[in-house]
Amino acid sequence: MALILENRGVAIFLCLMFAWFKVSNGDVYKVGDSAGWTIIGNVDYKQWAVTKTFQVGDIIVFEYNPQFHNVMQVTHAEYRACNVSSPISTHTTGNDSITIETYGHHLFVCGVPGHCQAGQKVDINVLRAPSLAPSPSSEVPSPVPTVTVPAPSRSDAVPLCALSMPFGKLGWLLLVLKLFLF
Ligand SMILES: *[C@@H]1O[C@H](CO)[C@@H](O)[C@H](O)[C@H]1NC(C)=O
Ligand SMILES: *[C@@H]1O[C@H](CO)[C@@H](O)[C@H](O)[C@H]1NC(C)=O
Ligand SMILES: [Cu+2]
Repeated sequence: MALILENRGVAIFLCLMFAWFKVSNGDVYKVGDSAGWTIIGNVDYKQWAVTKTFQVGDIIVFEYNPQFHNVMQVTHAEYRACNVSSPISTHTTGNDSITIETYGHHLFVCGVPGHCQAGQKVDINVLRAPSLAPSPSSEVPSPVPTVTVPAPSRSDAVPLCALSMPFGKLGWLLLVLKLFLF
């Protein structure tokens, strides 16, 4: 009994370490890459965004001269209309790091008059991890063919970790696999 409790404690600890590692390991994306957040050079932020696979936990960095620009998160309708009369949030440091915490569209525009209309707007769309199609991170072939549970992608790592806990040896096997594969 004591051994089981101790094992469970270790499992919880490892799961927490694993979750912490995954959460703290979000990718950092600088909007516009070297151009940054600007209206100079007609940066195509739509094209910039569609070539990325954003995930929950990723960090979006807006780098710009705060004398000339800012960052406002807006709704869909406001994004389409470049309406900045009631933004969800406003950032003005010139080096704003925004952590993406939810799935779906995160819409940002520059609130300086004319800039959004000139194309200074970006749609950070975080797709829900597909349940059947393998995610890029799960393409490592499993060394144990009898384990049918798919390898966790970054976003579902924590629930799977919790799920594996009551399953004794299988749970441990999954935990060890996870720790070695990722
Ligand atoms: C801008 O958005 C606000 C709030 O979302 C709305 O009340 C207002 O009518 C909008 N203005 C325009 C010009 O669409
Ligand atoms: C923005 O902040 C990051 C760290 O938060 C730093 O590495 C980077 O140099 C900063 N960029 C500018 C232009 O200050
Ligand atoms: Cu601007």
